[in-house]
Amino acid sequence: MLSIFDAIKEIAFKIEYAIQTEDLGYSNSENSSGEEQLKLDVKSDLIIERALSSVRSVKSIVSEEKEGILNLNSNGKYIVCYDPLDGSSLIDANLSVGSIFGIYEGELKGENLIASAYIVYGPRIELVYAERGIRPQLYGGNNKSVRRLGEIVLQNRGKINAPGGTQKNWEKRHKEFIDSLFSEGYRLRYSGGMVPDLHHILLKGGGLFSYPATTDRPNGKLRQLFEVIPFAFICEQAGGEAINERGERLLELIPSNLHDTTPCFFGSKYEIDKLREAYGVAR
Ligand code: P6P
Repeated sequence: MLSIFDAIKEIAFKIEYAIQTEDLGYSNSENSSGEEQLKLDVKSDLIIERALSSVRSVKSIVSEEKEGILNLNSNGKYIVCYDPLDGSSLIDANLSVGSIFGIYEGELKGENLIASAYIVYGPRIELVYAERGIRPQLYGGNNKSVRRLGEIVLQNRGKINAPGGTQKNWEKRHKEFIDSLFSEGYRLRYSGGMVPDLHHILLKGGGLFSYPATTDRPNGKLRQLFEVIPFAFICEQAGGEAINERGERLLELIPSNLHDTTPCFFGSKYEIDKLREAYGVAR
């Protein structure tokens, strides 16, 4: 497992360099979700594919930028599902973006996730790595040395509200719920980048990140295997909760297809309990 995280540390500084130096334009291709790919999306995907190809424990990879599973090492044990450059369309506005990794063993479903990690490309490079039984670990540094900065613990409730999705397309119950948090004094902190927005909540000790079902995206927008489940794992390991609109744990999801999405809610216990109440779902 460690060798995968070692590879992720190497990936961080290669993608950071690409962000600083590569063309920000669009390639003439689309990903499996029908989104036009930036040249940086393709480049970042290649950087990760090459780095993980040299890790013997990695059997296969699944990428937001690839249609299907790519087999790398027949004797490998783990399948790494990743979003190489989440929020890449924010780069031309010089906003933070990230890479997200889910490490699975066996069938690709929530309960088979055994570790997850993400990289934040912001004013500084930071990485978070989580595996079963330990709090998520925060790392930072540069391409010469990466050091552990601490661990992530969510408080029972926070102050940050990060509401995703087009508001005019929210369900009435969701709009009322989000407004109720603001009426309690929560601060709006939403950049449109899942990685920096969740990193903000995780590092500030709590709050709520939500991307609900909307009329234009009834199954939500965020992908189960390489965005939602990896962050659900980190959120729960930090002492928070991560559920869908039926109150089911996101770590119990069983995607039917590699690029399936889901409505998703991540946060401290207080905020998730309020969500359950608003959505009429039992704990
Ligand atoms: P919206 C970026 O495109 C992304 O996939 C996530 O990083 C982010 O949380 C979400 O979409 C933002 O979507 O609809 O709120 O702009």
